[in-house]
Amino acid sequence: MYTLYYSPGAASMLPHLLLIEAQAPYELRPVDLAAGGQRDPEYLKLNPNGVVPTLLVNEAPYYEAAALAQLIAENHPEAALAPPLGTARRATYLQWMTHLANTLQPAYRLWFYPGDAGAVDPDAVKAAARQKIETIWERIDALLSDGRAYFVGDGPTALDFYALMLMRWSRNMPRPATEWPHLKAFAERMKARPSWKTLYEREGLTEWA
Ligand SMILES: N[C@@H](CCC(=O)N[C@@H](CS)C(=O)NCC(=O)O)C(=O)O
Repeated sequence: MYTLYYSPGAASMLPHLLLIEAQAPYELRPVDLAAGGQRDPEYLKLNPNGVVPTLLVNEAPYYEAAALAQLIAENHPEAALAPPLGTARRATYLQWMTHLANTLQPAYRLWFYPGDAGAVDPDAVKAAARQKIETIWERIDALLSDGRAYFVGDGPTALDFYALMLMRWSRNMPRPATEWPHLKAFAERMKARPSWKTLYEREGLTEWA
């Protein structure tokens, strides 16, 4: 049994989508980021980083959205959310999962929280983050330009849901990810899945439906 600590549209969206895709039973617990709920001492016992998501798996807390995504994929092999171990597709999947987690998501973090960089001009931090984000979308658009529907294989994996969440985060940026044609088609394909509608209903989301 899973319990997901989340905030609508935040990084918790990735494990949430995957729980829905895997048809796993779960409970949702909202964390009010605007009110500082992520810094509540009780919450910090679960996630000392003071961020969402946190996922309780049989009451034990785990965090880091990318790790939770892979954990859910592993726990629900029938949902085919990761390519089989030992295959070339698996290697490509691991490469991109790590790239999104190590490079693209942290660049978004700096765009939304430039104060994380310390006593540096926030506009300069945001400009550098924006450049990095756009460079990565450019590269992913080129990857998708060969006509593939998903990053690897014939069906969506955790990687595709991760990319979709990160695309959504660009919606109010100067150059949203949907401005790249292959990314736009990819997002439309992913958003047509029933899990997206369910996620929007459960998180009370409206923008970028
Ligand atoms: N590396 C973490 C980052 C999570 C993260 O930055 N979450 C944001 C929301 S998207 C958050 O909780 N922000 C509140 C804060 O930093 O105070 C993960 O992937 O789980």
